[in-house]
Amino acid sequence: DSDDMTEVINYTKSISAEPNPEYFGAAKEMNVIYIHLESFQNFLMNYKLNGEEVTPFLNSLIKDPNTLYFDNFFHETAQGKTSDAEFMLENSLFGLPQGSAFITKGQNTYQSAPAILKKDGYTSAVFHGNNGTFWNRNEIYKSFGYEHFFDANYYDTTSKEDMAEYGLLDKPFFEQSLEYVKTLPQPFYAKFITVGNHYPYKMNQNLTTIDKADTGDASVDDYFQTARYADEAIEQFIGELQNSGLYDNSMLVFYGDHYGISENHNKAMEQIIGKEITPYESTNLQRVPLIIHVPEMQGGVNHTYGGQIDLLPTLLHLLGIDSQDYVQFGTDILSKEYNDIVPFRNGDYVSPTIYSIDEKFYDATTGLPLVDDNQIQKANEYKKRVENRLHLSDKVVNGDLLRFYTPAGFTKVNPSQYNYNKDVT
Ligand code: GP9
Ligand code: MN
Repeated sequence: DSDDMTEVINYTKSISAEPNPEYFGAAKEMNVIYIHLESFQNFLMNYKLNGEEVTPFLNSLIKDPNTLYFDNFFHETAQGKTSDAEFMLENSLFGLPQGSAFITKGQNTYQSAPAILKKDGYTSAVFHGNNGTFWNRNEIYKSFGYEHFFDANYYDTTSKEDMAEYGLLDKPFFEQSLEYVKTLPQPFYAKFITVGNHYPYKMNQNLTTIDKADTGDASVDDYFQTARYADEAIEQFIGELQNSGLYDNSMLVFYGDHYGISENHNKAMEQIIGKEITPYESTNLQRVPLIIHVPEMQGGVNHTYGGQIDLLPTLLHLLGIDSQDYVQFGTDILSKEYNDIVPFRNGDYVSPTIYSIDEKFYDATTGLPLVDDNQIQKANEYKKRVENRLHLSDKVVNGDLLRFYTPAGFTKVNPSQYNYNKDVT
């Protein structure tokens, strides 16, 4: 009830962090272009397969002086996979421990990014070459306040060669998206969800430009080909954004949604990374890239430990928008007050000093079990904090608590106002 809401607001206010003046407003009034990197793990970045870079474009992008690259950024998804990642980045609320909030909580009240940005004049749109019903997107996007959803109906999907298992392949997807992007009034907040690099990573060999790996485990071996394809598709799209002039007034955010190679493939992955995959190393593999490009922003490699829950407050601050009145369970990664304990959905966590995995604590740098009593005490404190954070977020989602609180200046979303059918828009 509303008492619970008061507890939650007190909590989220207590974890909200002052913006870093060096970055606050660095992307003020710019378009936001999110690029969802399907199943993309961070080990792919700068990885060389048989001496050849797998993702040469993204590797060059992270060296751009206006790019921030976070190399200790973790996915925090559970069974909801892609939808959990989206849920976090739109709301800074955790996905649920079981199932997908996208499916079970589609009718909740949300204060999501599209609705927050609306009062600053932003149009919002999602682009995705799969059916709109997948993950219940066509319903929950309305609750998030998305004005446009360009799903498979908006794309030409008649050529078999252009299709992946979950929709239109990334190259035709981005190509065909362009005409729609250009129609959006600026500034816009847009998200492009790719599908080419999705398990089981099978691809028409005529479209590949890198050899498979040779571990003997097909999904691991093929993963490099679909990742390379995604890299090329993104390179082409960025080129088009440059040609159209959008690149110069847009903030680009790339994030990996969740792991692509599950623990079932550890044997093959050991050959790829050249290390035994212990629970500690398996946790290290849960890193996904976070890459933010903003024209004229001071870039660099940022080693802060962060997770998907932190994306929204980080983004709002880069846009020069205050986030403290919103109920958000992450904090701005760029803030000097940022608290670098990264919760996983099951109550485990990582931090620069301690990893907590499956009721065991490890030294974050050596991977050895913690033995020092003070360290263990600290680890237990962190664990309590993580559990409390998850618990309060679940309270909000399960109790639909945002019904009871509307931040100052925020206009409540009216989902029935949106219709994503092609002929209507
Ligand atoms: C499908 C896509 C895949 O539309 O987003 O979702 P996933 O299987 O990765 O959760
Ligand atoms: Mn996914």
